[in-house]
Amino acid sequence: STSGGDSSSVCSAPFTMSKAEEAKKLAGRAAVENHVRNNQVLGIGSGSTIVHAVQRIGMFLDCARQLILQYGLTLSDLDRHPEIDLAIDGADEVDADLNLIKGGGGCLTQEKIVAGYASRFIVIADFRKDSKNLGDQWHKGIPIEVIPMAYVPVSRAVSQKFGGVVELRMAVNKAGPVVTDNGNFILDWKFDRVHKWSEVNTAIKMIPGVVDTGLFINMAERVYFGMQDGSVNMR
Ligand code: ABF
Repeated sequence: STSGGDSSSVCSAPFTMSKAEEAKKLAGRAAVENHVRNNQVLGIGSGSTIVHAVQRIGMFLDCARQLILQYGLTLSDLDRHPEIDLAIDGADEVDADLNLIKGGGGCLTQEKIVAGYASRFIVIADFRKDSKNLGDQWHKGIPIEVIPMAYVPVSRAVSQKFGGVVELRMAVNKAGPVVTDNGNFILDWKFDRVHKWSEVNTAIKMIPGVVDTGLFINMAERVYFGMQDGSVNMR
């Protein structure tokens, strides 16, 4: 364990960080420095960008070096802390209106629950996620978590109503579908045009069998983008 100070030297890997990785770090650190205070209940998402935020939180608390528990943070749940002061998470894409696509890693429903019960929701991302319109940068579609028995009719309903192509997300080894932490499947909807995302999100959520979508509309208060030149852009 470390006695505090800059633990990045303890944790840093013996190779030069890529521009994207540097940018993730810049964004994560800026968000923590600007928003995290003592005695807050924090919601922490998933992905590779959030790792940098958690590392910065650990340094901020001056305590340790690995994620959450090892950093001296107390791991809790919504039963004990149904109100979250601040949620920080990454994203797959952010548009000009702060609409997000999330769920490339498959955790969209739990991430939306955490963000939804947080008083403030801050997003951190590298420059590659910055987009004018959803779909400009992220080409893997909008994830939709579905109850497994309904994945075929949900797929048909989404493509019939909104066009595009819907694919069942398969495990990397193709042995079967990806199963989420909630025991569900994920559909990736590859849309073919820009939509009114708020309306589409509501409509998809009304389709029987849909648990939630990776569209996060009117949820993010602020986004920090780490840039290639070492700066941080806020939106
Ligand atoms: C989570 O992690 C997901 O919602 C999103 O799909 C992904 C972003 O990962 P990374 O930070 O590695 O780009 O935020």
